[in-house]
Amino acid sequence: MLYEQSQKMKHTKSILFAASCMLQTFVFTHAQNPIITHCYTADPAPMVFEGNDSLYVYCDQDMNIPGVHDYYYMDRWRVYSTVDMVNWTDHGEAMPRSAFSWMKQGTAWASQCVKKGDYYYWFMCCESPKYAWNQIGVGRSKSPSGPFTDFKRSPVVTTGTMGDIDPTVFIDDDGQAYLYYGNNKCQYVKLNSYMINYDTSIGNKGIVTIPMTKETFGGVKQSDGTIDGEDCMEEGPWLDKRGDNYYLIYAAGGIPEHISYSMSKSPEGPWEYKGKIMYDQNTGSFTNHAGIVNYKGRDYFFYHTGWLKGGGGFNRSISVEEFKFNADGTIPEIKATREGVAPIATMSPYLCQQAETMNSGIGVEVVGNESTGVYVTHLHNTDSIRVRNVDFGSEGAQSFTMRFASVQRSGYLMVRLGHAKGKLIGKFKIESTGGESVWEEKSFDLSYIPTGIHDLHFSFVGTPSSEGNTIFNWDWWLFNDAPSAISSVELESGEGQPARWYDLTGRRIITPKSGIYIRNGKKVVVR
Ligand code: FUB
Repeated sequence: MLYEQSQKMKHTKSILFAASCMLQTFVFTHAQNPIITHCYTADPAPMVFEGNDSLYVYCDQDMNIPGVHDYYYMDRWRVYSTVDMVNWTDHGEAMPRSAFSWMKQGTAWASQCVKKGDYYYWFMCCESPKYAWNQIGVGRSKSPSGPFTDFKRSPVVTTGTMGDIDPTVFIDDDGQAYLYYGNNKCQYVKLNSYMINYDTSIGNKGIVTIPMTKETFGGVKQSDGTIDGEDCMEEGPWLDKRGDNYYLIYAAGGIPEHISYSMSKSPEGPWEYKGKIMYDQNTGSFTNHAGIVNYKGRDYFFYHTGWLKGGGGFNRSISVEEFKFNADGTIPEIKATREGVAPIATMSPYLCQQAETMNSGIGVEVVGNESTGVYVTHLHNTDSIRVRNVDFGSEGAQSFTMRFASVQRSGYLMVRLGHAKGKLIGKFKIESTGGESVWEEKSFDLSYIPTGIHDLHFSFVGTPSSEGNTIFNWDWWLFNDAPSAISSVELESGEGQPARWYDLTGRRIITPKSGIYIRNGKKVVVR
């Protein structure tokens, strides 16, 4: 199918899918999929880097506003990381669009980041006002979470033909980097050691085209869109290796797309079609785009759906499933689920946790980048953040410290165990710090001592400032195993007085339960 026809069809299909999504979008409070809930994310590229404990996912951010944009609108790429598979840290705008002077607004499409030597190279595709069609470019950084800059200052692949999209880069054991890409074609170049140019001595001026045959991709798409064969490669290639086997995983079959794969004993092919991986699934998105990664001994399959509330073909969301390769190296069928994957570790509340590390974020926004600082903003009364699997230990936590900035007179952070109606363990008054970028650290005592493993639910009370439309801006938090240091306990102080109990607001308490109280002018922890 011609590229333009295909795009029109994608648009029409997307309207149908959007309608079906309206019907099938539910709020699944315990579902792990989609893994990012505070914005729409698409085209996941999962990566694990040697010597780094985290799993990273590189993606683009779908920002389509129905009625305003009639097609994809993606104006930034984002990167997320996890150490437990259920809480994801948003690293903000790690590769700003402004870094690419040749990029057309709203066209930040699929991408993948690899590490070579001391640098991380984030390959992406986008349009430019100057060149026809998409081109493939690369950002470089010394950190996996950026900020990335356009050090070539022009595209790496720019043929002026349709379908130069969806770069996947794989570095083989001998150090050779392969960049595969394509829509209705599958091509590759062999990158040079600086990762910005390629070997022009092979293929057609350096570009090698994989034949679209029944042997390579299960079938061939005809010009009228029908398929001669059982399958065909559409777009979104993902190149990877396990043992001696090379894998080319891709979006297949026209639209709606499913995920299929081919295998080879060489990164240059010949490729042998092996079948479908994720198919017959109503994912609520007419595209799909996959990547696989092995993390801490487990294999994960990342893809996208239109399942997030209000989502669809142009506002997609990343999901993940765990899978096991078959004994012969083939990949089994993988179903798209709402449940997603289980946690593989607990979170320590006694370490500084970024506010932008979350299992779910409803209504909130994450802004900034590694050099300016990343923080959570746009906090309103109806918004919430959940983190999963927080281990308070057997002794429990007694106080909470956070870094925030605020201009409004007062608001509250509410902290509950489990869910929105769970046990309230803290209601912390957030007073003005004098500005939305005037940051302060403050500690608060808990009204209940949590022990053991819990999910945490954070919510917000107050009137958003007109300056930033947020109750406060939030940088990080941690719990402490001791009460906060205070200097102003004066209630009933003095020796010889009968013991009287007060809560931390100064209210007289007759029978204290578990928590922190004031007794004879001193803080007392009751277990
Ligand atoms: O995200 C825009 C395009 O949709 C990608 O480049 C394709 O892989 C498809 O997911």
